[in-house]
Amino acid sequence: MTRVIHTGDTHVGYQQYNVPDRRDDFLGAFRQVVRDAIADDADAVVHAGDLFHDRRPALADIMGTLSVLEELSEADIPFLAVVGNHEAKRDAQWLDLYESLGLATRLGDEPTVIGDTAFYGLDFVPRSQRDDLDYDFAPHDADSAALVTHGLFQPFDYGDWDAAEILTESSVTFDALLLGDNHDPGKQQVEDAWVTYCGSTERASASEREDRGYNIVTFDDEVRITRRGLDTREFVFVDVDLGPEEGVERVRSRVGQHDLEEAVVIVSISGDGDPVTPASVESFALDQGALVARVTDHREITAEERETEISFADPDDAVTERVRDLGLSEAAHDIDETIRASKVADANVKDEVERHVRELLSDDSAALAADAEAAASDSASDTDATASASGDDTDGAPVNEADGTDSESQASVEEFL
Ligand SMILES: [Mn+2]
Repeated sequence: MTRVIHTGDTHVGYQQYNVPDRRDDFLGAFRQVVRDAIADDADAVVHAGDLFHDRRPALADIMGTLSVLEELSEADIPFLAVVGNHEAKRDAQWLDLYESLGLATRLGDEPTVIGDTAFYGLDFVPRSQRDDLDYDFAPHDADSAALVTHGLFQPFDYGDWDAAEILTESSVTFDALLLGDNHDPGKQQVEDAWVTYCGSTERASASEREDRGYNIVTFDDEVRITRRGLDTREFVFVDVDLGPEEGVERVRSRVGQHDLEEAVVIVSISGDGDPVTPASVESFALDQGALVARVTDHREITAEERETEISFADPDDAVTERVRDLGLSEAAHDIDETIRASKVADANVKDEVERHVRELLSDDSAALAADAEAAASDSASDTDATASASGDDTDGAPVNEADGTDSESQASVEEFL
């Protein structure tokens, strides 16, 4: 029997809301997972990517992570990991640094056997490069096998990479896929294997409302997956649906019903009523001891936009839907994914798009490359403009504004390609 903790999407170094306490929270959650593993005497901690929020973590984040890994190492518990999309560097990875210090094992196509289970790894692979994957893994003679990887997989929501395909095409029969990238935990049975997301360990976005935690995965005659919660930063979600003639007093009274001490307070206003200045609600929450307060007034939109919003829980989904309707080429979709979706950290977007465009160009004939080179000098400025526009989108710009911006940048990207 082998019993491991499956965690991921730790996002160390993320200074959410620009508050230093939040940066500490992300590292603190990682420390909790590791201390649980030690207290439980787990056979290993398996990390499914996005240990760091950014490919350029600060020295404090690198050192903090080092100290957590040292605790684990002193308890003789291996740390097995893959590289996620947020932290991926071009050549050597942060994980290689920890591996060189004897604090981590970077999983790959050779088995790492813990107890009677063989663990393999596949780092995040951009969509444009997935067709080249052969899923060729070295054989093992353990009783069970698991693949640890990072990406958005079908059959889970937003999946763009098919878990069934990996399971059928791999040279090794896996009993489980231990996944990272989707911050919502979940498990499903696919092709006689368990496919599971562990979820993030701190809320990396206000859309992550459910309690955070990690998986405990036991490999025996069968695979068993259970969850354990983490004691994370308190988030207070207040959804206020205002009636006619209701206003800021009503919002404040609803917010005031909660214990806000040291909490992140997320207020969402809908319905009718009087105008509400977000700052007046935010300062009220801060006076009540909140660490951070954010107010979104969903009434500041026209009826037409409201129609769009009603059909999507998240504005990002609405944009994704519209982009799909544009009927872009696969290459344009890949670039759009890089620029707009949250899969690549904002700081990495420009590099990633440049790399991608270079790749596309190297695939084409020299003549086309020459044409494109001229266009590329134009597109360099487009890339900047689009990247900063996408930053605004993720901060919650109204749906139609986001869509308009993206349509424009899409048009220029498509023209170029
Ligand atoms: Mn992540």
